[in-house]
Amino acid sequence: MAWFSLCLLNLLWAMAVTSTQTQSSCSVPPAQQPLVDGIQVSMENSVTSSAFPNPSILIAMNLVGAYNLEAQKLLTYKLMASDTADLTIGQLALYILALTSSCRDPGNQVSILQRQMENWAPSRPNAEALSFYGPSLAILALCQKNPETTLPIATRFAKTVLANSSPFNVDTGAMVTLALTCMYNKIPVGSEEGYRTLFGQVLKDTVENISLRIKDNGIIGDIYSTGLAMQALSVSPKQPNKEWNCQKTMDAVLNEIKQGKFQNPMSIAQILPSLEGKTYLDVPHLSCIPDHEVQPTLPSYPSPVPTAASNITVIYTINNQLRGVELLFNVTTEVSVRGGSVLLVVLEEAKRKNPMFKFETTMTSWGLMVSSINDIAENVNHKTYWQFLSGVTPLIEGGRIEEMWAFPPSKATYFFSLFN
Ligand code: B12
Ligand SMILES: *[C@@H]1O[C@H](CO)[C@@H](O)[C@H](O)[C@H]1NC(C)=O
Ligand SMILES: *[C@@H]1O[C@H](CO)[C@@H](O)[C@H](O)[C@H]1NC(C)=O
Ligand SMILES: *[C@@H]1O[C@H](CO)[C@@H](O)[C@H](O)[C@H]1NC(C)=O
Repeated sequence: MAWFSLCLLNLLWAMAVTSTQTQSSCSVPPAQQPLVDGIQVSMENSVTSSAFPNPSILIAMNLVGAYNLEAQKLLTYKLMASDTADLTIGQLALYILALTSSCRDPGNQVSILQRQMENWAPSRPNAEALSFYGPSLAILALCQKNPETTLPIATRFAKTVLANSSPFNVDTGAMVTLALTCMYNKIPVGSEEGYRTLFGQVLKDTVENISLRIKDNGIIGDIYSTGLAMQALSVSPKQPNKEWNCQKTMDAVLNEIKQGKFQNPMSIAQILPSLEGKTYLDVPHLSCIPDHEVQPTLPSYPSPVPTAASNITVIYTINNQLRGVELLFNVTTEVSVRGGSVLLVVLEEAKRKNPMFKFETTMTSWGLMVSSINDIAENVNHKTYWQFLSGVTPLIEGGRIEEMWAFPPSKATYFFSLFN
């Protein structure tokens, strides 16, 4: 069996610096449609009675037309039956969007969300861009239900975004664009011109920032932000200075699907609408009449699961440099795992080898997130979390080892870093 030494995986706990034109249209070439159907079927198959109900999956299914009507029904009922008391603003917004996409009435959840947004304030003066993701979802959901009462909330939000100078984040920028495009399109007739100017300006700046993240191969941000960015660029009334080539982006995404990059049901839920020319702005206009009588033609070849047959050796260092934390550690360990394993497997193996090593995870829409290593937990209030890095580059997947191989040079250092 071939053995590879997989560089260094550092587990580092450190405090880091917080850091109207014609619109491009594009479509999936018919020959590639089975690829798209394939990931849709795999996303729908992830809906089981035991799985955690994920509203984003229901939204995607309803936007593109579900094949598995049983899964659609099950997910709708599970969401309706779920307890919404402890949901975050963003989760509540997704819940409302999901039920609306299934033509169900989210009831008083809309007014609860509205109240929460009336009290919303950024966590600190120059909060990181990521903290606008959930509130954007909320404004999107509220805008679709009641644009007039959302106007003051969206105005305050837009001003906050405009005043913020933290590093731009594509996923968040895309969500801001969707939310404010909804608002822009629904400014009541006879309102002051100021609303249009404000929303228009944020949209202009945001799409410009998104446009700066379009790579030569068409991917926007990273492969997992591309779906949301496509939605944003396809609806925004303000377009970037440099025209976006939608088909190029589409082709790049299809290519990545072929490479097996869309295995995670949540990643599929975020890419599917764009592949089918749909966006979250279409949610209130769905008719909920099943239209997929025909079953999909699935790809004749299985989509490659990124695994290597042989084991790889991962050498990782747990390295804690966070100021203000008593526990400083810098221990190097070597474990052997199957190639293509996710970092979680590395951590499991490390725990098995060394019972002193500890880590904890929490369940989220993207799967298990590492919440604590050696009793040092992420802390939402302190805005810290365990970050996976290759050298100084954050990994874009939940730490699939394959992903690390993709990052030369071979002497790279991998980190788990408590980021702030
Ligand atoms: C905000 C955010 C975070 C926040 C979450 C907490 C917070 N302060 O809100 C922080 C900064 C902690 C974070 C961390 C990471 N993230 Co993140 N995150 C996002 C973002 C922008 C929005 C998520 C959100 O708020 N959704 C709305 C709420 C309502 O839904 P939710 O289900 O409750 O959201 C939860 C999950 O999304 C979860 N989560 C966030 N990121 C990740 C990553 C993984 C691997 C898992 C399992 C869960 C998870 O935290 C959210 C809040 O609890 C998404 C973008 C996107 N397209 O979804 C990326 C995104 C989900 N993150 C991603 C990544 C890669 C990471 C990291 C692995 C980065 C790294 N190199 O370290 C780490 C996770 C490491 C670990 N400890 O396990 C990728 C996932 C891609 C993939 N295929 O796995 C995304 C899609 C960004 C991207 N385009 O690449 N993230
Ligand atoms: C655009 O990006 C710059 C640089 O990261 C940032 O300062 C600015 O706030 C961003 N603008 C918007 C509207 O996101
Ligand atoms: C951790 O240990 C490695 C090698 O033992 C060393 O090169 C590195 O500087 C150490 N890092 C810290 C922060 O102490
Ligand atoms: C390969 O990795 C697995 C864990 O993924 C481990 O259980 C197994 O012992 C390893 N094989 C060898 C030969 O080390």
